Amino acid sequence: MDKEQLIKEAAKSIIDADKVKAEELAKSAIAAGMDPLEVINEGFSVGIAKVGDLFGRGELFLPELILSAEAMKVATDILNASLPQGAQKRGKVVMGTAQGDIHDIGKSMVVSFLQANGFEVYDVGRDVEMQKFIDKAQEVDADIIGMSALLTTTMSGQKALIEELKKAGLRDRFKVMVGGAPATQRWADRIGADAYGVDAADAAEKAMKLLGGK
Ligand code: B1M
Repeated sequence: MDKEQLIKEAAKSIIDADKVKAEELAKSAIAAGMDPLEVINEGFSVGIAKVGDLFGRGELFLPELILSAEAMKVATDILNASLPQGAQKRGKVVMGTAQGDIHDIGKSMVVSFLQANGFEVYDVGRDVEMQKFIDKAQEVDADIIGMSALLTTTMSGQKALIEELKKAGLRDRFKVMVGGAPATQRWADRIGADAYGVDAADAAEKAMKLLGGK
């Protein structure tokens, strides 16, 4: 199968909620030496975005969304794991998904990209209470706290994190990065975040810039 065909099939496997096919395609992409980010962005993510659209329009229901999400998770976990671990030690990042939010596919991609770029990442998971981000950051002496949010209702957790850091006199100690589908640069500016990442590669680039690197 050529690259173009594989990318098309990757999107289709998610729309069809075909976990076995998605796994097979992710493995084939690695074996063929394809760029994992390209396969995710142009293939699997296109599929999940389509599924999300259909769900949003009421043309697909939660059980189907869950099956597609499972296929997406299997494929992205395989591709994420194929990323090399960066040898350089650039800094420490505490990363998780906002409280009330169980979406973690994108967050896990960001974690993998940060690791591939030499960051030491402490992944606190999904649906995480804001205080846990702060406690972990203090415990490991992190440089950056990253919070992902996929729901318009959980984005407020990103704002609350910054407010809590200010209240606790810790705002200058940690840089804060935000991201996730409903977040934008405008939102990041409004809540006073130090950086916004549009996708995993951008998040890694912004994290490097935050710490003065390139
Ligand atoms: Co849900 N969901 N979901 N969902 N889901 C959305 C987000 C939604 C837009 C779908 C829709 O209606 N069209 C909608 C939100 C609407 C809104 O808030 N306005 C929605 C809803 C409503 C829900 C439920 C409420 C449904 C229900 O129960 N009735 C429920 C919520 C549960 C909860 O969280 N409390 C729910 C549940 C689920 C599943 C469990 C089935 C599953 C998640 C599985 C999992 O993550 N383990 C799921 C999925 C898969 C989606 C969609 C279809 C896809 C999300 C995804 O994985 N994208 C999504 C629709 C969509 O986004 N188009 C949808 C692929 C991923 C690679 O991209 O996560 O955007 P993304 O991450 C990117 C960037 O955003 C960025 O980098 C990543 C990689 O490039 N990024 C960062 C992410 N975090 C970052 C952090 C950074 C920087 C960059 O710095 C810190």
